Order: sequence, then C-alpha cells, then structure tokens
Amino acid sequence: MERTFIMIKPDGVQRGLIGEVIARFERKGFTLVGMKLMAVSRELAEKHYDVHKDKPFFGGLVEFITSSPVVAMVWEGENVVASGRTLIGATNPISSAPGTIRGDFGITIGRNLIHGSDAVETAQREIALWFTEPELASWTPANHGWLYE
Ligand code: RTP
Ligand code: MG
Repeated sequence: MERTFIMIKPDGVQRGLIGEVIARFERKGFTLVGMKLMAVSRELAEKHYDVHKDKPFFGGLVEFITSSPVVAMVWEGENVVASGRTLIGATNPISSAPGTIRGDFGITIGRNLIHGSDAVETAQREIALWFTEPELASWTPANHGWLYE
C-alpha cells in the first residue's frame, strides 16, 4: 500500500491545527502509520528541501521550518500521495480551493501550514529521511473492507 510523508509546519502547530489536519486525513480513510512532534535541525531541514536549495526563498524556508516544532507523519492508503496533495490544496493559498487545508486556513505561500510529498519516489525518500523503520507501524484498520473494493 502506498505511503506519503506529511508534515504540519510550525505555523500549523502554533495555530492549534494539529487535530484539524489529522482529522481530515483520518476521515478521508487514510491510515496513520507514524507520527512525532519534533524540533527540526538545520541539517534535516536543508536535506528535506534540498530540491529548492538554489531558490531565493530557501534560506527563509529553512529558518521557518527550524523555528518551532513540527508534526511529522506517515499516512498510508490507495493513491495517498496524490490524494494527500488534493486534501492539502495548491501551494499558494491565494489559489488553494476552499475545502482544502491551505484553502481553509492559509493566507500566504510562506505560511501554508503543511507539507505533503509530491510523488511516490519523493515520499519514499522523505519517509526514510524523517523516520526509522521501528517508528513506523504496519496495521490494517478494522474498516478497511468498507473503504476498498
Ligand atoms: P511543500 O513542499 O511544502 O509540500 O509545498 P509544495 O510542494 O506545495 O511547494 P514547493 O514548490 O515544494 O515549495 C516548498 C515550500 O516552499 C515555500 N515557498 N515559498 N516565498 C515563495 O515564493 C515560496 N515558494 C515556495 C512554501 O512554504 C512551499 O510550501
Ligand atoms: Mg514540495
């Protein structure tokens, strides 16, 4: 089953939206297989956002992600990478649809609340970067048969 890496960024934690975000993934039907609240080191933030290292916003982004705790999670389910991005909404909250996390709670791109892996391969890289194997639990929720054909 597919897995994705989801991170509630410092603004989401500070604004008391941890439960709101978890509830949306849970009610959708996805399965939580790993979760921790943690301070992020500069090294981890730089590795995580390595793809953006030459962008003008990189320095500010790393400062922001290391400024206050985040909630790192791994969610599992059919097409959870793409579907998770749909739940999250467009990168810039100006154009994220109402009903999405960024559309409902965000105003500006630099404070867009949440990160979600953008492809299956990215998800694998990010999960390995943020979690060790013993921190992830493989389990089948009791409602599984009512979620999938
Ligand atoms: P994320 O990686 O955080 O899930 O967001 P994303 O895929 O939707 O967007 P991405 O292009 O990967 O950008 C990563 C994060 O960098 C910040 N950003 N700031 N100031 C700016 O112009 C700017 N552009 C991007 C955002 O926090 C974005 O989520
Ligand atoms: Mg991204």
